[in-house]
Amino acid sequence: SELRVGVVGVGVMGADHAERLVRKTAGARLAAVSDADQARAEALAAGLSGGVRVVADPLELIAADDVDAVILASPGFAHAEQLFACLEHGKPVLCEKPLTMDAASSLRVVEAEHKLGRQLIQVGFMRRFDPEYAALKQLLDAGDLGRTLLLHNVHRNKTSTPSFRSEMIVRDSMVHEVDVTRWLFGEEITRITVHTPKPTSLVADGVLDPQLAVFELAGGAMADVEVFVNFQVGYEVRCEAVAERGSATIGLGAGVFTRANERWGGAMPADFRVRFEQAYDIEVQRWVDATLRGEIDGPSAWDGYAAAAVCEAGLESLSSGKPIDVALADRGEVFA
Ligand code: ISE
Repeated sequence: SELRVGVVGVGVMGADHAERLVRKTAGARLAAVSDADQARAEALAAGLSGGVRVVADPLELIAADDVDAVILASPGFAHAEQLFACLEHGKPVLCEKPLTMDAASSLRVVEAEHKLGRQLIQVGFMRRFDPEYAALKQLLDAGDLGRTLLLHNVHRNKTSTPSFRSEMIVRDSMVHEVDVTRWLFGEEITRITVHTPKPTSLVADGVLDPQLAVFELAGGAMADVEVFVNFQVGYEVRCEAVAERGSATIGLGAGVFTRANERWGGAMPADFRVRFEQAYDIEVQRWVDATLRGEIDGPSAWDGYAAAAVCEAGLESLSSGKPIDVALADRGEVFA
C-alpha cells in the first residue's frame, strides 16, 4: 500500500518535494497540497498528474483521512501550530528546517511528541543524507585520523530573496552547519559567537551578510562557518574536518579529499556498486516508475543490439588483429 502524503507550503522547497513525490519516490503518492497562496497550490496541482487535492486550510489537510503523512514546507513561523496538529492526529511529518522559530516552542514540540510515546517528527536536515557528508562522517568515526579537533565550513548562496534578513541567515542557513557540526562530532554545541564583518554592498541596508560564526562543543572542540547568502557566483557548501593525524574535505565535487602522511588526494571506490550507486538508484527507480506507466525510460533493445554488433566486430578484430567494419541493420528498415 502506498503512503499518501500531503505537502503543506508549496514555495520553492515544497514544490520541489511535491514533484519528487510524484516523479522520484517509490511507494508514495502525493495526495494533497496546501498553501497560504491558494492560486500557487492550484497551479502546482494542475501541473502534476494524478488528482492532487488542493486544501485551503493546512490544518484541514493535516487532519484529512486521505493523508497518511505530511511534509511541512511552510515558512518557519507556521511550523509550531502545524506540528502540534500532526501530533494530535498521529501523522508522521517531515518538517523542513527550522523546526520552530525559537527554543521554547521547539521544546514544547519535543515534549508533546515524547508524551505520545512515538517519534512522528523528522527534521529536514538533508545534508546527513548527502553521500559526501555521510562518507566524511564514516571516515571520522572510523578513527584512522584520530580525534576530530576542528571543523571549517563554508556555506554560500548565489543570492537571497530581499526578505532574507540577518536573523534568517542564522536560523535558515547557518542552522545546517549547526546540525552538521552536532552530528559529525556527536556532541552538543555549548556556545556560539556570530561575527559580522562589514557587509557586502549588494544587499539592503541593515542586512548583515556575510557572517562568520564560531561554535564551541561540549567536549572542547570548535567549528567555524562562513555563511554568505549573496555570494553572486553560485551555490557552494564545503566542510573540512581537521583531526589529529589528517584532515578531510568535502564539497569539492569529488568525494572526500584527505590530507594525511604527507599526502593529499581522494579515495577510489572498491567496486562499481559504490562508484555508481546513485546511477543504479536512479536507473531502477525510473525503470519502476516507467514500468507502472507501461513504458521504458532508458537504453532500449536497439541500444543493446547496436552495442552487440560493435562487440561482435570487436571479437573478430581481436582474433584477426585487423580493423573490422561494424555491420548494423538499417534502423529505418527495422522499424518501418
Ligand atoms: C535555505 O533555506 C536552505 O535550507 C539552503 O540549504 C541554504 O543554503 C539557504 O541558505 C537557505 O535559505
